[in-house]
Amino acid sequence: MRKPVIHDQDGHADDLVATLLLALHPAMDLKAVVVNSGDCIPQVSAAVLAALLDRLGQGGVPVAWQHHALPHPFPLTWQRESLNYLRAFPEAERYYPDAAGTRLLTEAILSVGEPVTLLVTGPCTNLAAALRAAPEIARQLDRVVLMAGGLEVGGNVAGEQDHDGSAEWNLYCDPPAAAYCLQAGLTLDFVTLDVTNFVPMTARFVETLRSSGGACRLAAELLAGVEQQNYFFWDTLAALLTCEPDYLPREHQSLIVRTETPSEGRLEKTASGVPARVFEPDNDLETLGARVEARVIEILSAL
Ligand SMILES: [Ca+2]
Repeated sequence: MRKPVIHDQDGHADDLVATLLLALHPAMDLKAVVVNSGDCIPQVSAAVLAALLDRLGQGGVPVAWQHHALPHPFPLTWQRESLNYLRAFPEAERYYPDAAGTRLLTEAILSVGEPVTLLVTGPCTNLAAALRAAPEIARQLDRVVLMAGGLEVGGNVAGEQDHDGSAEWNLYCDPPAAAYCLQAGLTLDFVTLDVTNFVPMTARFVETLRSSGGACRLAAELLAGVEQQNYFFWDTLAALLTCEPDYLPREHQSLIVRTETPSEGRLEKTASGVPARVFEPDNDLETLGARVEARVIEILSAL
């Protein structure tokens, strides 16, 4: 029996590869994907994603996009990298999805008829909007996996005005939405920078993808050039841990998201926080990156 899963994401290369992984994992049944404002131009990334799903034979999976005004938008140059994916997959112009991402998220959760797993690999804004519009969705979500935050290792926001750098981008871009989702009574699994920092996206990995079968070549096209950036398996690792929660150990923590200057969006352990589980690196740190690479290639090859 495959597990129903929905992906709420923000359209960067890593988000799109994460969706490919959810679509191809043998244990999962992908029900819907929403592409939101964040690290992309949502309508462009959503069109690319719809075209990719069609290539996988999963053109029936509904895709929608949603624009949200974010308190701290991602840099425009990062958002515009969506246009690179459109150049790699020009047929995507024909797959323009609806601007109805919040509605798709709520309708998809409620229509499955059994508890659903949700993976969020962008800002929490769309999930917060869906929870406000239809609070009953919380009861239908058996597990929400968030790629968000950094605890011991700190954040990855740098050079932003009035900010101390302690936040991770997905939480920094909309701290109130993240804080709202934390208080919504969900079963939360965090994939933080504390674990993703051990899994860099290397040029060697992208080359291996390019020469591998199935959907690996599609992933290589999406990831072309990221090895020149400081890029990691953020969303792709979160997708793997959504499908295979025992792949890495989890610790129970009590967490809050800070919403005040200069630490807006910082994820923090505190006794008065919300119970959540946080993935941890395992004991074999030296090989973690290589093992994740091999497992991702194995899943993407199974087309
Ligand atoms: Ca993302």
